[in-house]
Amino acid sequence: MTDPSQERPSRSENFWTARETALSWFLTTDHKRVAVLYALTLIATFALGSVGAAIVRLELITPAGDLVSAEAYNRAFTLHGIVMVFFFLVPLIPATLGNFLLPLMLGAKDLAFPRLNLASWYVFVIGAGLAVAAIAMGGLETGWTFYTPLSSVYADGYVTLAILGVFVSGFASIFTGINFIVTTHTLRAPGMGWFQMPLFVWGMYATSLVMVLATPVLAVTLLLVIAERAFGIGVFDPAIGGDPLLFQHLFWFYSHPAVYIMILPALGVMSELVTAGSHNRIFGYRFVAFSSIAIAVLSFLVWGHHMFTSGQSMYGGIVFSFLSFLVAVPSAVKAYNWAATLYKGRITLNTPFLYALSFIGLFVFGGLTGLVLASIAVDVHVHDTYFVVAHFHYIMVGAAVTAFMGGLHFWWPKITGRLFNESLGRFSAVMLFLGFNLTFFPQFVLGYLGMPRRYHEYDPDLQIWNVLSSAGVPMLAVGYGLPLLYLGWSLKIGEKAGRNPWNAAGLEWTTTSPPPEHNFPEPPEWEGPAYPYPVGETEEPQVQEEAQPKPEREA
Ligand code: HEM
Ligand SMILES: [Cu+2]
Repeated sequence: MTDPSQERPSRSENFWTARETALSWFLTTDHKRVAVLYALTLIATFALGSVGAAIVRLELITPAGDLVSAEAYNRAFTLHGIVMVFFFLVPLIPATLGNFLLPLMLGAKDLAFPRLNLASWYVFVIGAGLAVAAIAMGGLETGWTFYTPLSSVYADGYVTLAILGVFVSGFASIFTGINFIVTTHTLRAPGMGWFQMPLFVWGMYATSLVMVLATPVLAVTLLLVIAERAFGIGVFDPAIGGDPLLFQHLFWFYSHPAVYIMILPALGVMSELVTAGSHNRIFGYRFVAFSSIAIAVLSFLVWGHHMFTSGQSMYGGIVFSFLSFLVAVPSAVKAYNWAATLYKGRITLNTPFLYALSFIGLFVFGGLTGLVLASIAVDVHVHDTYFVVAHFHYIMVGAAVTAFMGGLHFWWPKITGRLFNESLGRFSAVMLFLGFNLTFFPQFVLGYLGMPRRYHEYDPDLQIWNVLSSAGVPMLAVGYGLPLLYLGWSLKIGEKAGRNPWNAAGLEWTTTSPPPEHNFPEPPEWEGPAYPYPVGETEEPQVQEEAQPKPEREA
């Protein structure tokens, strides 16, 4: 508790200490606390998903199916896929960094609908709980894609329950999307026009559009599967008049855009890391901002590239192939603009920046292999092989999770008011990069040599590549696990962070670290362009006694 004799308690209290009871957390409407609740939940789901991955990689060390049965193997990769995609990666950046930062970056007291924000967390937990229950009761074997007729007719696991979990958690996505869109429209600080907003906000905005527009399609699709399983209504099962390909169309009409729910936020984080890490204004602000919107729009037009081998018409395939190539344009616009920002920047190779660099490498490589897959003739060869597994892990894990790690380190002093150990930070970032490549690069080779995905036995000739891939896993574990430790320690032993330890631009750096309950002592205003670098280079930024608000904008 704070000293009751203090005159202005709201100023020295931060959002962590403002209220102390457990109930105050479970009933909080503070976006920063909701972000923390989400973060703790996602650590748990990541751990669960990793168990599935570990079983898969252990099994694949030897060519024989000797660790688990084929059935158990199917359940392990299904567990892994469902948990990682729907209950980890989709909410990862929006629900944690997005929730925490959006109001701070816009100069607002909170999100537009604080209670809806809390509700989204509860809905998410309920959805995840249903899916975990399905897994605990024995799991399911459909893969995370729930393809029919396997999921609707043949599967005998807890498909309905798992689908219900995914269905329910979709509402969390929709709530978050609505909240972010309305907040961006209505709660910007005076002086902050659309083109003064940080690019992370643009990324969140584009993501929210996809969340609101695509998620209902998945929800309806999943309801139809349940309807077929439970009531025998013929939607997808040909025996009762359905069409199994209809499922694939509907599923990918959501799930391709959903890939951008996973990567657009990461691209937004990157723009912040690149500008702050090079102390430079972003090159081509408007191009970077609009490219997020362009990616969001295009993401709806390419779902057919998942169905090149499903018998869709050749002309359909050509159109989907062309449109998929088109997505490379706005993505490359971003990469080039980051490169131009780094050029002539004053670069500090700190932890967030190392993550940013490894992101750029992994994202570009993942993207280029995506173009390989978008070429119909090659896709026919590597469809449903480890080439695909490698490609999407480069984007989803290599790029998206790395960007999250970079963002987490970058905003950690703001969130907690503490600095972390830089050497351990750099070490972990490098380990993650090396471990990642060791795990997933061999899978490109495996796929190219013809190893199909979702198989638990394989040709002994392929063992060496599988062993290499599995050898990367302990390194990955260090890369993900070590930050948990030193970030955790920093809460107790870390130096106190000033309000702006990186000399970064943006409203979130003008308030105390950690921010008070309603973010700013006085409602802030914004003047001038976005990213007014350089910022406060002259003052001694690192340690500050007690986080006391100073006059706005000292630069
Ligand atoms: C955010 C993190 C991750 C996401 C979103 C993710 C997503 C996925 C998805 C969607 C699948 C396809 C499952 C299926 O075919 O039904 C998959 C498969 C796989 N994942 Fe991950 N994954 C993540 C992290 C990891 C990690 C860290 C590893 C390394 C240990 C890993 C190893 C694998 C392997 C080996 C497969 C292939 C399973 C098979 O085809 O038999 N994943 N992942
Ligand atoms: Cu796709």
